[in-house]
Amino acid sequence: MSKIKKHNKISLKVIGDDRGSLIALESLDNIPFEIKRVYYIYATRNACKRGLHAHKKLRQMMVCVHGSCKLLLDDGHSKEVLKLNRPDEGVMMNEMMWREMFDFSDDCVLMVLASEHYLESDYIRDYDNFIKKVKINNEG
Ligand code: T46
Repeated sequence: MSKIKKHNKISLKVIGDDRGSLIALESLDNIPFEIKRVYYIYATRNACKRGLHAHKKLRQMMVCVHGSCKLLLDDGHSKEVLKLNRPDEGVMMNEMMWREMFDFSDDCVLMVLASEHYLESDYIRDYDNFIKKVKINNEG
């Protein structure tokens, strides 16, 4: 099984002084795409799973700015579970990557930067359909 290559953990530079810490996120600089949308997920019930889909074109970077959760990434060949609990670490999620977020702490705030505006037709919400599309892409 190949190792997942479509996501990258990115260390975000912390600008710190004796008042505390600050992290700046900039389009086409430490974020490798133009940011068109930002959303954040919080007050998720611990027993809930979110995500459970892939995107056809959307690229996103996820930062757990507070608390913790787990992120399963699946490129159709192999799966990996990442623990997100650092505001100075981003996870890049490129297109055609199935994702599931779970094990949310009560105080978890997950911020997501996105390369496109919200578009429901970009979602692949059926896992079998996702696997079919991965196979078609691999053949082409
Ligand atoms: C993703 C993971 C990490 C909007 O109206 N605008 C938005 O920008 C978003 C992201 C969602 N919505 C609506 C669509 C649904 O009615 O908010 C509702 C909840 O969205 P969803 O069930 O897709 O949320 P998650 O947490 O399962 O997935 C979200 C993103 O949708 C998705 O792109 O990659 O976070």
